[in-house]
Amino acid sequence: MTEIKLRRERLTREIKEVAMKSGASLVGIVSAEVYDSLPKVWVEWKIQNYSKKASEIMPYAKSVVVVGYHVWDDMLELAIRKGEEWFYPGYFPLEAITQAVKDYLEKEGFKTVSAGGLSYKRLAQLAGFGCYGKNTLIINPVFGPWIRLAAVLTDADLVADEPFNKDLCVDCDECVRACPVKALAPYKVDSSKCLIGVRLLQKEKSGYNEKLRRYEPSFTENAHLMCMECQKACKYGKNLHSSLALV
Ligand code: B12
Repeated sequence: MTEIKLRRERLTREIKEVAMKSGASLVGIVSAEVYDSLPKVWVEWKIQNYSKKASEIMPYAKSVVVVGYHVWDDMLELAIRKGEEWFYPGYFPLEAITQAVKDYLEKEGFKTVSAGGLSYKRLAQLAGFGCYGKNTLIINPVFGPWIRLAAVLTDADLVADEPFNKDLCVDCDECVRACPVKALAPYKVDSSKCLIGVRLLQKEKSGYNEKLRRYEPSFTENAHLMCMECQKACKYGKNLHSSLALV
């Protein structure tokens, strides 16, 4: 019994070390059973479907390894188009981090699957990263909303972290007031209004051209910055973020 417990603890510690050495800013473990006990969420934007349960992706999953990457500079908020596809450089490091976690677990004899299709925000709250804020993003006490998320499902039985249960927003609603297109109500984003959603779907929307020029400046024909107003308004993580001097 003690041997199993010690092995579980060692494996959990080592996976966290692997993730951090590969560039993660945050890493946490969620029990697949706990995630699956919560109702599915409706993903309105583009996907038009419910998020998946962990067991639908990996029937024998026991744990979810959740990783966060701190995007500390406006330049990590670029969106670059190639044909119909969009690329987001701020998200690139997550691929290397999750790959390192998968390689390690597989070397130890476990199975792994990338956890696309799950609600990353819910996973991050359960992994203890931060609270679900009024800007509808996970807000970490140190990095603020400036974190990007990914997750790996595994059949390894790991030690779960404590969920984040503190409310960091309290009576602050700066993000809601900062949104240039009024897409935010506390804890709710209207993706048919959010500049990011509209621009990425390349939908024409009246009155948006001037807002896009101002809040989503272009650098080349294919590359623009994504609007960051609801993140910039958040007091958490401000001190660790650097902004484009020209804006
Ligand atoms: C679709 C999508 C969008 C859409 C729609 C936004 C939305 N509804 O979240 C658009 C294009 C507008 C968008 C924009 C952005 N997105 Co986006 N997006 C997604 C995606 C693919 C799915 C999110 C979704 O629709 N979920 C369905 C909704 C209904 O559920 P949920 O938000 O997942 O969470 C529920 C639970 O958490 C629960 N809940 C838990 N705790 C609490 C507490 C309270 C008080 C309440 C009320 C509810 C609640 O309620 C929530 C709503 O039901 C995720 C990736 C993923 N797989 O999760 C990224 C993701 C959410 N996006 C992200 C980011 C960073 C952005 C942008 C900043 C753009 C950018 N630079 O990448 C903007 C921010 C706009 C904003 N303020 O939300 C990050 C969030 C990181 C973070 N810190 O939280 C994610 C996780 C991507 C990633 N891999 O990191 N996004």
